[in-house]
Amino acid sequence: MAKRALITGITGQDGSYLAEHLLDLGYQVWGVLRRDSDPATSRIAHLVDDLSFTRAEFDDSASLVAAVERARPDEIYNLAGTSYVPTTWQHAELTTEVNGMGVLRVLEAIRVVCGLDESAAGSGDIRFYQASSSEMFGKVAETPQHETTIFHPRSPYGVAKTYGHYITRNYRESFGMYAVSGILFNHESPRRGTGFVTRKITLAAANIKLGHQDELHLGNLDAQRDWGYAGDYVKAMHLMLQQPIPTDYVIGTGTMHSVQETARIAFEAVDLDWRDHVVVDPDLIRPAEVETLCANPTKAHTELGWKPTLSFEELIQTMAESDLRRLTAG
Ligand code: G4F
Repeated sequence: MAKRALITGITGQDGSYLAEHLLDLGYQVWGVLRRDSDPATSRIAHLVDDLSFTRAEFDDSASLVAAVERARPDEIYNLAGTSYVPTTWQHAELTTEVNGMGVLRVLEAIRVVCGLDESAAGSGDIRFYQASSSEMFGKVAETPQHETTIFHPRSPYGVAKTYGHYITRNYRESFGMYAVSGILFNHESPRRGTGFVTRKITLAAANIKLGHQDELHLGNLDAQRDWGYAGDYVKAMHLMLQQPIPTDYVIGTGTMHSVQETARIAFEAVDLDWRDHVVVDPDLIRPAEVETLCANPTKAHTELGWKPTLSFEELIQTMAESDLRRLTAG
């Protein structure tokens, strides 16, 4: 019988790649949609006929229990929540509610549906993946960062993700759940939201090339990140739920690049010079910045056999070319 997976956040970049990957593997895939009458499903438009959907809200526990009961999944991938860091200072409470408490509510829904309590041995029959983030490392204690590097989150987003990470581990230890966190470093693609810095840059480079705009306003050009390809990272999520023993993994490329390098590569991909167009805008500097992030993904290499397939240069070039193609086609 086909395995069943339930994905929260299925309409996002990662949700769409993960749904594709699981369908390719023969899974029956369910997506959680919110209550909107018209959810933004453009990233999964090509998949909708093969997917099943159920509705739930992250601040409504009963709706989460009902979603889990309806889908009866073998695996739950919790990808929902706020992912755009800069606005979380304006919405700190909402961010905590969804990215922090929301994780607890999904774990509770699993516990209720599987009938697990403190005395229960074993994992029940649902495996749980939590989308943790390298933002938890924040003001980094060491470089590169691995699974036991201490956390020092620098944004309400990072703080809420840290709660989600610890409560996932706690439910694993308390109830014997198969519950794991993937500590994913930045991962991008042509489906990336246009506010994130890589896509903001590649889209602007394409628009400037076509004469639609002349300037690109950016914040901290010196910030460095470990950027990989989202299509590779969702494969790691799936692998994490297939292991004999549940444990957490860092997923990244192990290389670090600056925002400035991203701009150089993206503009070069469309035959422009970034220095002619980029303007540093102090309004885009964050109240507390994460200056550098770089993964040590040795555990994922060794235990999962996972490796990234796209280099940073290939990723940014692919995104810039995709944006140019899309805009040229209208
Ligand atoms: O692309 P970003 O907005 O991503 P950020 O903040 O690193 O967060 C992303 O990665 C996390 C994993 O580490 C995820 F958990 C999170 O959900 C998200 O996917 O910014 C990257 C860097 C920052 O240092 C920022 O200050 O780029 C710098 N930056 C410089 N100018 C800018 C801009 N970021 C944005 N969004 N827009 C700018 O104009």
